[in-house]
Amino acid sequence: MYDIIGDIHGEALTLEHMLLSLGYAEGEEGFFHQERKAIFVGDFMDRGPEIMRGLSIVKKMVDHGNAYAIVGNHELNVLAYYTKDEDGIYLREHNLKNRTQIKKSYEEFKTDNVKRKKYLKWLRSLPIYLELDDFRVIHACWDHDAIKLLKKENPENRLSKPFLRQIYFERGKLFKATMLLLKGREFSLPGDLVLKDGYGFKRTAYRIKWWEPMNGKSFEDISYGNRFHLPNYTIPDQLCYDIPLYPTDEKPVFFGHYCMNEKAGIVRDNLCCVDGCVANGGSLVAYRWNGSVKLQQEGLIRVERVKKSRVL
Ligand SMILES: [Mn+2]
Repeated sequence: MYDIIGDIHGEALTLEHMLLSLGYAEGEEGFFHQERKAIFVGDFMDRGPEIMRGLSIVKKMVDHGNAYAIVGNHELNVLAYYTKDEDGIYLREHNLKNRTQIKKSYEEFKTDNVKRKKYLKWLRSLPIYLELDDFRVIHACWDHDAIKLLKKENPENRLSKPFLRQIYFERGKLFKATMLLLKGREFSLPGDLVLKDGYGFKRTAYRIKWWEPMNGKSFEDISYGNRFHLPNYTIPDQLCYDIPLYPTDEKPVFFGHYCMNEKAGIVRDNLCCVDGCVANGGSLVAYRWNGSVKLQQEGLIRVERVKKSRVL
C-alpha cells in the first residue's frame, strides 16, 4: 500500500513529522514502513529552510526501495538553471528573475558543490510521471496526449541532460507537453481583460481545472490554485475551447502543485490534489491509499507546518 505525499519545498521537519504520523520509523537506511511505500509528487526544491535535508530524506527512501519520487516544475527549473547547452550556455538564463526563483536552492547548493552535483544527478534520474496498477501520479496535470508523446520521444521518462537540451532548443511540442505535465493547464486571458495578482503584477494567463469543460462557466469557475480572484462572469463562447478532460471512469490521479491550503484533497472520485502549500502558510498533505478505487475523505492526512527551532 502507498502514501502519496504533497510538495515539500524544503520543509524537512514537517516531512519527518508526516512520516512519523503515517507510521514510518527511522532506521539506519532512512524512513521505512513494513507494509507501505511513500510516493512524492515532486517540488522538493526552493522556498523552505532545509532543501538539501529534505532531498536527503526522500533520496534515502527511494534508494532503499521505501519510496518513489517524481519531479515537479521546481526541479525542472533548477535542472535547467544548472544545465548548459552544447555551446556552454545555460538552458535557463541566469537573470534576476530566474535567480530569484531558485534563490533558496542556490544558496544551499553553493555551500557544497559535491552535494549539489549529487542531488542534481539524482533529480535527473527521477521519473516525470508514474503509472502503477491502481493509480497514476503526476506533479500537475495528467494529460493522455502529453504522456503519449513523452512515452514515444522520451521513453526513459527522465529530465536527462540530452532531453532538457533538446526541449529547450526546440521549444516545440515536447517542451509544451513537459510543461503541461509539470505546470498544468493555463487559460490565456483576452487582451482587453487586465488582471492584477496580489503582488500587483499583470497576469496574462491563469491556472485552470484540467478536468472540467469551460463552456458556460465563469472565469472564476474554471480557476484552480491561483492566488487572485477572477471575474465571475461567463466566459464568452468564442473564447472557449475544448480541452481533453481526464475521464471519470479511469484510474485515480494524484497530483500536487496547486498550493490549495485547506482546500487540498479530493477533487473528484478519481482525482486528488495533495499540495497543502506547506511552505506558504499551509500544511503538508498526504493520502493513505488502501486499495479503494473510489477515493475516500478518510484517506487524507494533514500535518501543520513544524517550524525549525533554534538549538540553544
Ligand atoms: Mn509545483
